Amino acid sequence: MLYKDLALSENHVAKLQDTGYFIAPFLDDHEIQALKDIFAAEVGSFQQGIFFTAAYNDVESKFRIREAILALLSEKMSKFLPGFYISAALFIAKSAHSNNGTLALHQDYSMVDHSKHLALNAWFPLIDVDGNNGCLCAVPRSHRVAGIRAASLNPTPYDDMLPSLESEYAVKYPMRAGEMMLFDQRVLHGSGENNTDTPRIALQITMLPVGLPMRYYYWNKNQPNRINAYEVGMDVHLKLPISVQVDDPTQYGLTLIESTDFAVKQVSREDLAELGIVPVS
Ligand SMILES: O=C(O)CCC(=O)C(=O)O
Repeated sequence: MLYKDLALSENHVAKLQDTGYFIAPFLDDHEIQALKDIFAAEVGSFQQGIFFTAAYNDVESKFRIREAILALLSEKMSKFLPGFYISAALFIAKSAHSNNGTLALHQDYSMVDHSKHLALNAWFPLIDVDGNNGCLCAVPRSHRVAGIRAASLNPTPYDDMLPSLESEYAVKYPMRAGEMMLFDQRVLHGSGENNTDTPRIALQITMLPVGLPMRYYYWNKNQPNRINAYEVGMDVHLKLPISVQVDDPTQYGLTLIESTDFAVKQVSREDLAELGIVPVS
């Protein structure tokens, strides 16, 4: 499924296609509270800094979290975005007065072949957020940069430009509790520290076209010129180690579906300008 098939308003499709994302109201007060309750029941207190429910090692709890989020939001999400299903769901929390809670600009793991399909991530803060408590920042049009952020820490075309992208190209997006930023999985985004007394909890879900299994891409530093795509079931996804080098993903039950050449050319300011990506400050 690509942009022309999206059952969204013309304005939203245009924003997704042009900028890579849009913000819209989504969760009501009851849903926000229900999500806070799921987080409190499953996680409770958490470490200083940033905490991802996808990365903690209580697999049973991760399943329960996912099931509870699906029960609450699947129907509403499929009404909003017909033709898509929720393939992954996690909470991301920043402690009050976080240290090391910054998430540098990154593209999320690719879960589809982007040349053929759209994968959309939806991010919802459960409290009001701004630059002082870890709102999202994003680089408009960065979904146009060809490249992939595989699950295994591969080099990316924007590695050299990261400091400038952070300081000159990224835009901060204050949002109200329950609003949604729906973004193309390729958009460069990140978030800063939470400098307030209140923990910042957010929900992120991944939406894939119905019928399309989720993929994971693995790059192995011992074979830097190849990248392998694996089909993963939802269960496997929750058991995979995140952001660590995995030499043999088949040990986690992943099925190899594609192996392609991999080469990374660093983008320059000129390359970015050609894609319509320009400094904002
Ligand atoms: O919640 C956040 O601060 C950012 C989350 C994010 O960028 C991610 O999970 O990829």
